[in-house]
Amino acid sequence: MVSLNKITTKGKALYLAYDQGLEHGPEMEFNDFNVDPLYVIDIAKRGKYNGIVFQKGIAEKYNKEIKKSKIPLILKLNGRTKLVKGEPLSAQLATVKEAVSLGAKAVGFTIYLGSKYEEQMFEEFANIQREAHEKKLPVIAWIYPRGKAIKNDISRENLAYSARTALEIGADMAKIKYGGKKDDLKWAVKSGGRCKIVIAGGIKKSEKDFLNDVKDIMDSGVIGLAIGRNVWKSKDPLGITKKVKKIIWK
Ligand code: FBP
Repeated sequence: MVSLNKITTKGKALYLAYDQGLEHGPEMEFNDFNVDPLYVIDIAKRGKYNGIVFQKGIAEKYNKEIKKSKIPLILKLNGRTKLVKGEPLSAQLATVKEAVSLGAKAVGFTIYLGSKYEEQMFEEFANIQREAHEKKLPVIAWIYPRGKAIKNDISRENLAYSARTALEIGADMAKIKYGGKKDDLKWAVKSGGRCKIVIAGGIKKSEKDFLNDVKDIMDSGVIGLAIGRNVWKSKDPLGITKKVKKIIWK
């Protein structure tokens, strides 16, 4: 089994995700501050995150600052924009080799479970997983059920199916969504077996609502969260980081 030591603390984790510029677009997500990758690198550094998630371009152009921050780089190897309609496909944009040369400590890959293009994403994932494990690099699968065939992406069945799929295809960690029901998440964690589960943050909520979710999420047996918008869209990113960490490492 590939070690998760470089991207966890006492078996738990908090990652800062920042690939929403590609996934959702600057107009929807950014302001004058968080549009700048340096602003987010600084949050990761001062908040002592277990990893920061970037696409290749940011990882290359801000590599000096990322390395200086000492925060482990998690390189996202595929992505898409929100502009394309129809069945979702996340295209491979970077390789494991590039991740290694950028100093990444783990790689991330999205699979839209149930999409017409599931097979393509599975094939690409299989190659990436093989190569990453040869290089002792952990693989995090963002597993989001999505597409015409999916009626409810956060149903009990689909969350457990996501976690189980991640285990069976060889992911070391699965990033899934939280459907708001603790019991469903517990079942998903159980279904994931030895594949560790982290939860995505989702759209920006009030701090109170978000922290309540984090409590329920952590009660369900996941190892942590990989969040973006609820941190770097916050008026007090380091304050909320501190509160989330207190719940994770209580
Ligand atoms: P957030 O905490 O901001 O939701 O980020 C988590 C994440 O998985 C990002 O890595 C990714 O860009 C985004 O959510 C994808 O969201 P979706 O595809 O559901 O719009």
